[in-house]
Amino acid sequence: MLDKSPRPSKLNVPNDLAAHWMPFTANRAFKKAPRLLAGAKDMHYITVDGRKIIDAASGMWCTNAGHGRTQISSAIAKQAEALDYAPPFQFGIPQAFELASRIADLAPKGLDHVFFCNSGSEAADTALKIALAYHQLNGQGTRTRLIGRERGYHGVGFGGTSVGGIVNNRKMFGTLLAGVDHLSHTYDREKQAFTKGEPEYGAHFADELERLVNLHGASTIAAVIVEPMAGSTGVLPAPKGYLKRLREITQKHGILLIFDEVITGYGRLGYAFAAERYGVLPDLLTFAKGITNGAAPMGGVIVRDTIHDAFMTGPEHVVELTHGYTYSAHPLACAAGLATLDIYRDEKLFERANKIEPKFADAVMTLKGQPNVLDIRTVGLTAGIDLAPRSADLIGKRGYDAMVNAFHDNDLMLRIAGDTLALTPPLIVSEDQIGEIIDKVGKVIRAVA
Ligand code: PXG
Repeated sequence: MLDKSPRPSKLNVPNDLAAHWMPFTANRAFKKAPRLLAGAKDMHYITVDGRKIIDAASGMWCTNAGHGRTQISSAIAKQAEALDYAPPFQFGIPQAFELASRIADLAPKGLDHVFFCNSGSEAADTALKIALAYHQLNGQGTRTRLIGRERGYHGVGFGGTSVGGIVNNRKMFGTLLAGVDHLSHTYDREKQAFTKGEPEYGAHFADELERLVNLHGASTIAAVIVEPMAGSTGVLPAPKGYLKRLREITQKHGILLIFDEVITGYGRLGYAFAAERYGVLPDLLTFAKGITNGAAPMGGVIVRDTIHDAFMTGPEHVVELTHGYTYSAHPLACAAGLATLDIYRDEKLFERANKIEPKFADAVMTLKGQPNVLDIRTVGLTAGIDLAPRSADLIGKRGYDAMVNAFHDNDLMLRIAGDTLALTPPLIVSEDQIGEIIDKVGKVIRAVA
C-alpha cells in the first residue's frame, strides 16, 4: 500500500558510529548494519532512509499510547519554557504533587504515596532501600535479606542486578549484594506450553518461599521482589493463584512484597496495574516506562500508607528518607506523565487492552506450527514466542537473526530475549494491525528457519 503520511526530512547520518558504546547491544554487528530511527507516529517508526516500520514492541514496552502524541510533546515544551528545572530536595513543583496523587488514585487502595526517580532500575533499588529502612525503623533491623526470582529482571543497578535472575546480566559483575536469595522461576514448558493467559499449573512455585524462610529464618528476610509477569526474560505470565499465595506467605512471615510493574503498569495487562488484575495488594510497587509513554525518563515507587507513615516520625526538620535523585520528579517528566495519564483516561486505553486481549491471543496462537516454534505464551497485550536455538552453541542466534530480518526485510520492530520473540504493541493497535504484525512475524520465523 502506498504510504502518503508525512515523512521527516532525511537525517544526516554520521559515518562514524564508533564513539557511541550502545547499551545492551551487539555493538559490532549493529555498526556493520545499523538500525537507525528518525521519526515515529502512532504505530510506526520511520527509519533514517524513510522506511515505515510497524512497532510491535512499544519501543521498549514504553509507548502504550502510541508514538508522536502531540498532547505529550506540547506539554513537555510548555513546561520547558515555564520551568526547566527545580531542585526536588527541600523544594517542589505543583505538577509533582498532582502527578503523585493521580498515580495513587490509579493504584489499588492502600498504595497511597509515590516516590519518584528516573528509571525502572532506580525504582527497583529505591523499593529495596525503602524496605530495608522500614524494617530498621520498625525495630526489625535484622531483616536485611532480599529475595528475588530466577529469570527476574529488575534493571541494572547493583540492587536490581542482585535480586535479578538472568544469568547473563549477573555473571560479569562479581559477587553483587550479599544476603540475596532467589525463588525458582515459574515456567515448566511440559505443563504450560501454548497457554493463553495465566497457566493453570504452577501456583505451588510460591511455596518455595516457605523453604527459604525455613533455611534463613523469617526474622532475617526484608522483602521479596517479583514481576507479576516476567517480561524481559521472554514473557512468563504468573500461574493462576501464584501471586496470591506469595502474598499469603509474605504476610504470614512479616516479609514485604514488592511488585515490579515497570512493564505491567499502565495498561499492559488490561488494568492500571497488574496488582488489580490479580487482586493482590503488594507493599511496594515500582513503575517506569508507560508513566510518560516513553517521552521523558521517569520511574517511581508506590508505597503502602503504613510503610510511608512509619517514616513520618522524629523531629520535623530531619530528612525522613535519605534517598533521592537530582532528577526525581523532573518538571519535564511530570508534564509528560500528566499528559500521558490524560490520554490513557480519555481514550480508555487500559480497558481497550483488556477488551482486545482475547483477539490478540488468538492471533498470536495461529503461529503455532510454524518452523521451530516451541511455545507461545500470551497475557494482556503481550506475547512470548519461543524458537528452538540454531544449536547448543548458538543460543540466541536465531532470535537475533529474527530481529534483524524483521527490521531490514519485513518492516517490523520486535523485542528478543535469547531465542524468544516478544510482542508487546502499543495499546492503540487495531485488529487489522494485529493481523499485519502476526503475518510479518510468520514471515520472519520462516525466514530464520
Ligand atoms: N524492571 C523491569 C520489570 C523491567 O522490565 C526494569 C526494571 C529496568 O528499567 P530501566 O528503565 O532502568 O531500563 C525493566 C526494564 C526487553 C527490555 O527487551 C526490557 C527492559 C529494558 C530493556 C529491554 O525486554 N525492562
